[in-house]
Amino acid sequence: MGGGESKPAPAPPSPLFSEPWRTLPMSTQENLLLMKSYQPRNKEVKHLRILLHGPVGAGKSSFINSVESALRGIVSKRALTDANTGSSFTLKYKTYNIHKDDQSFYSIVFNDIMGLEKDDNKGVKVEDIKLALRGHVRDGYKFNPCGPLTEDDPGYNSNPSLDDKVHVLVCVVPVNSVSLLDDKVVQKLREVRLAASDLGIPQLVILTKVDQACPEVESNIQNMYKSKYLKGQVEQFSARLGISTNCIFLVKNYESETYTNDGISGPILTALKQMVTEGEDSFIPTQPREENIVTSCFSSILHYLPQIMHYCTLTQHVNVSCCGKENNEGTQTW
Ligand SMILES: Nc1nc2c(ncn2[C@@H]2O[C@H](COP(=O)(O)OP(=O)(O)OP(=O)(O)O)[C@@H](O)[C@H]2O)c(=O)[nH]1
Ligand SMILES: [Mg+2]
Repeated sequence: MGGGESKPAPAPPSPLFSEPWRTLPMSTQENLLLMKSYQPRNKEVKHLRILLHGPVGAGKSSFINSVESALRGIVSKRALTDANTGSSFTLKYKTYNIHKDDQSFYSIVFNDIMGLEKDDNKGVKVEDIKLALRGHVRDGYKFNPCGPLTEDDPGYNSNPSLDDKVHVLVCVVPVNSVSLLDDKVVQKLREVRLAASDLGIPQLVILTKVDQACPEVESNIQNMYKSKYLKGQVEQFSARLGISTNCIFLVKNYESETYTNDGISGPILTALKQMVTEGEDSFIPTQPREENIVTSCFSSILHYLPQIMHYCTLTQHVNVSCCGKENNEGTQTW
């Protein structure tokens, strides 16, 4: 009596959205063809140079391997990686180019760098990343956490060409450490970002290890852009670094796989395509300020031309009506 059957507990909300919150428009095949045919528009430049930076163990070297794997269709382990992420495994500044076939290379190169740490005498120095952005760090330079590269060091390139300079800066961070990142590391990431902005270098973010962060993604990579947790991490990182969410890409690097597959390669190639698109924009020379003002006035006029025409027609119509009235009153001037 009085003991009605208790209602079943409501089902917990799904960790996934029913539809992806971002769609990846191009097919892997289309992106592959695009990368194969890509040549920098600026003929002074042989390669688009992409610099990866970020905390220790974030997956920077793994991302270079993953791009090579996705482009070549075989899992690559060229850039050495390490699971024991106490301090940075990558110690030297190294350029990676990727074979297209036996005789040629893709027109994109990656620069790998030592990881950032919160302590000032550990990990790569922010000053060294700033020097790398301007092309002053020679390939093979071994970073010294105790002091930045100086002009008298053989690793210092005093006369960098446009080819030596960085064209796109990519910040690599594991998605599950976004909220755990030490404020000092975020401060260093922001400092590098501001330096790149001053130099007109476009910036993107790769959030790695999506498989470790979300069981639904580990079991099915297609759930990546459906995950509510991952969307939240993207938004959180956007706010922490001050970079818009559409510059942030989710990626699972190749690490234990022995074969490539479109589920993993697709998002890697989408991010790569965006790097190329943004990098191409950095080759467009910035116009002098005065010229910008004239151009922007001219384009504003063009933009509002239909409204201006419409207004002129209306005014003419009103005048005509008025004149017509006057006419009726006998002036007859038209
Ligand atoms: N599960 C998983 N593991 C990853 C992923 N990306 C990287 N790893 C692993 O994370 C560890 C560190 O990766 P690295 O590529 O060496 O990281 P790094 O940023 O180059 O690190 P440092 O050179 O030490 O600064 C390695 O054991 C990788 O296999 C990923 O997307 N998923
Ligand atoms: Mg590394």
